[in-house]
Amino acid sequence: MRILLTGAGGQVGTDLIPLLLARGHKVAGFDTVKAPASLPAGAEWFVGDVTYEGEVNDVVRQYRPESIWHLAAILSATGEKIPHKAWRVNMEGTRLLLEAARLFGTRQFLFTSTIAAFGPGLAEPVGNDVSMRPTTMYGLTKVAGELLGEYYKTKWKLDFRGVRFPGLISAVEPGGGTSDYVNYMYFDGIRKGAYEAFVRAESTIPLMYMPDALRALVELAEAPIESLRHGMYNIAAMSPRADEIAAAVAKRVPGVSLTFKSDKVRQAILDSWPKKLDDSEARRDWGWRAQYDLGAMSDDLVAKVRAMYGIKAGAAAPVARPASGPAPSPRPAFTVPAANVAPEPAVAPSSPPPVVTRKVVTPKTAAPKTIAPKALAPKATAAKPAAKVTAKPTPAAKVAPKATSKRK
Ligand code: AKB
Repeated sequence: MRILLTGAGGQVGTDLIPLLLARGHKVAGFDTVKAPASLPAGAEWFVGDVTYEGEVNDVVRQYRPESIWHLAAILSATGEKIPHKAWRVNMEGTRLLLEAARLFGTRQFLFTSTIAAFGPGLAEPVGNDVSMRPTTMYGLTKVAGELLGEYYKTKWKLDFRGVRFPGLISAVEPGGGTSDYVNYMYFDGIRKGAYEAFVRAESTIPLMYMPDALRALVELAEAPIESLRHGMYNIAAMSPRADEIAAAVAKRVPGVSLTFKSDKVRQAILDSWPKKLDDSEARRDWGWRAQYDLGAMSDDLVAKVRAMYGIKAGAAAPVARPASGPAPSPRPAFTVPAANVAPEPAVAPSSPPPVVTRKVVTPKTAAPKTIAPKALAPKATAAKPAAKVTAKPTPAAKVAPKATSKRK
């Protein structure tokens, strides 16, 4: 399949591109930033902005994707700082992409929604089709995106489908979300030896390890349309408390110091989200099932983050240095009150198999055919040429480019 990924330079896109290529798809990224050095050979890249009609139409007209996977978004924490921009990127960006899909005959549209699309006060676990009254700009724009996609599905027969992602955890810098505290427990815990999470220790939201999230997108995109009884699906994997995550890191990174200091704004965002999602509709319709729990994710992620920072396996945490004053004495090992710690599940999932619902085709190593960039339609009034880059044949790196807030 020919797939166009918006927000392709972000946390999801960075890991998704190599996976899609390995599965024999043709992939092009579309992002405001230039192609990352780690872009695998075989991928194409278009620089452009989802909020400009000319740029959106131009990339869809040139690349002619069979499927658009829409990842670009302003996430929750950044969305509360710059709500007007979140509105523009998340609402206008989604509308323009749906409209370009209609105009240029794109068959399928994959939408990435979120737990943030739900508001407070719902019965847990939160079901697939409940009242959605989010209290953040990010959340309300995602609900609107879901509804608009369903409208295009009914009115224009666009094959619109999507998942509601939990907070996503991976060895790639996240970009402006509230669930980012989880990623930084691993990143800063390993590279600095310490991290103060901006949440209360008992904070709980649904989380998912990136390999599960990517597999969900691939499996949903490949599911036969007749089996899908919904446009949007809850997917779920785990819902650990913040201090349980800290304990999982501490078990693997001796001496790490992970503490909690709740930030009023971000805590309020977290508190408005569900603690647990019911993903039974996705299980029933397309056989969804997460493979990573907290223990399995931590084993894999700690190894990846260590490799990313060049730290050897099993190393103790570095002793965190204060900004000024005397060098610290060695820290006691991280502890949390026993009452606060649930044991990691006794049975960690066995090594997750790759997605195998279709034949894996070896990705081509040759550079793809170059599509000569055409002059762009005007961006408001001024014209800006769509920058098009063909990937250099560099190996996929594990480190994302510097995070921006504009990608999911
Ligand atoms: C965020 O924190 O905003 C995102 C999300 C849960 O959708 N990671």
